[in-house]
Amino acid sequence: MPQTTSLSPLLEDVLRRNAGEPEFHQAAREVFDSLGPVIAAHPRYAEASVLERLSEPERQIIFRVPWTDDRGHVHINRGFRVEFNSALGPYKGGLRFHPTVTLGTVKFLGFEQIFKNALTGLPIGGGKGGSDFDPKGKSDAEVMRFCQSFMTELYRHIGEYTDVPAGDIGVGGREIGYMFGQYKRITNRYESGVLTGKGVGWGGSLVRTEATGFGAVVFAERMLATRGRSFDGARVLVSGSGNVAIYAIQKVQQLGGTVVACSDSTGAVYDEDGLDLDLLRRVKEQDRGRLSDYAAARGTASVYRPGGDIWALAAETHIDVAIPCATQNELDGDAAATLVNNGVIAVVEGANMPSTPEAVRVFSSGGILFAPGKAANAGGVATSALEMQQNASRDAWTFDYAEHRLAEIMVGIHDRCAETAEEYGSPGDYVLGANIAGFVRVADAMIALGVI
Ligand code: NDP
Ligand code: 2IT
Repeated sequence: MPQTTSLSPLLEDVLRRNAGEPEFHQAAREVFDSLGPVIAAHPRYAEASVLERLSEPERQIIFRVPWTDDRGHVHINRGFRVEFNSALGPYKGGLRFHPTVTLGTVKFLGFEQIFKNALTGLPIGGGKGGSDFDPKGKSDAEVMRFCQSFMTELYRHIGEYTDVPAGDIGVGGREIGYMFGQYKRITNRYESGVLTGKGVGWGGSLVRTEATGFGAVVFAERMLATRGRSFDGARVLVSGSGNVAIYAIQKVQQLGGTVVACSDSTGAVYDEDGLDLDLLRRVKEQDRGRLSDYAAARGTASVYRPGGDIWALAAETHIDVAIPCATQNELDGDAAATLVNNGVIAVVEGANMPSTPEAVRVFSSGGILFAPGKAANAGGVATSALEMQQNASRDAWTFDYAEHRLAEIMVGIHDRCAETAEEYGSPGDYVLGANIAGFVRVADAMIALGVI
């Protein structure tokens, strides 16, 4: 059994220095809880104070974002960019526009991003940003003015060799377009590699839109195979109905599974015989509608549950795999118990930290397969790095080639996590495997670069 080192005093210090940021605390605690064996085995990490340095962002930027609505009223939002770690490459990570966004949210996401990006094996550091702006119910013109104002400050902090933002909740192709346009106008440079998730007609990569959802399902498939299972014939729950959820649903369907439910922040739909993906995409992507609109259009094939708890469905109908793709802490201990007690074999996080710590404990003691977001949803950022590669070489790959690269990367991440868990005495523990494998790559680079 490998030795371990208690990291409690270090963690206590991180919690004290970042008071009032519970999501960052949660993310840090989970990583620290995994690292005892690797710190014990390799004294160089403690000697170089790598963990202390890793948990302090290299730079945190907070700024005012004023914008004018269609009626001429001025609004003020807060913008953030946390440049967490650049040992492996330019800071890389998405922007989230959601009314709940705080500095603590961005720090939790940026911290996770360091390890996730390291796991991809690609040359990208970790960062995250966003705003408490709520795009819901805003006109295109309002969203454009907000994005332009946001970029009017952000542009001075980013660049293809410095920091490369992308999308996250509330930020998709439309927002990236407005922000890229403003960056180009201010700098007078067509610097494609400064943002990823661009439209495929102007520097975007094929498969980036699909990448997070597709990648999570490829990871899940590899994980299921370790127990002789597959998606063929499986019944699946996917929470959320945004970018990650939609393409997770598509890939499960391609692999022969049936996704019977998905959700948004106001309700869930349950389609006993499987979701109608074409209709879902039309309602969500084209019309920017709600799941209630989907259910209304689908008629008797769909049951809409206002405010519904999607995980409770596992007690009512047989479910094999759950893929949370909405937001942090959406799946709690009770929901986890419902899944485990009703025979779910795997939970795969498409979202960032959707399972509470209690839920993760329930999965672990229940002996089911559990893939943490920083491993399973890394396909999005990995394909962003492939987009940067295409931009740098002024090339555009085919869909098939980009998807092949994505699948290769996801299988590699799966296997690295599984092998690392085994090496450190916890076979099957993908949380420990992901945290240690990601940590080792970034920590070794930090040591090589000296105390900076
Ligand atoms: P979208 O904005 O496209 O969709 C988000 C979905 O989650 C919507 O259905 C939304 O419902 C729901 N949701 C958001 N916040 C809440 C909340 N507080 N409570 C309940 N439901 C909520 O975002 P993405 O699909 O891009 O992101 C989903 C998750 O995946 C996030 O955790 C994100 O960090 C993560 N992720 C995204 C990647 C990407 O490439 N986009 C890459 C890796 C991870 P509603 O419309 O009602 O708000
Ligand atoms: O959480 C994430 O990995 C993302 N939102 C994607 C980041 C990126 O740079 O593509």
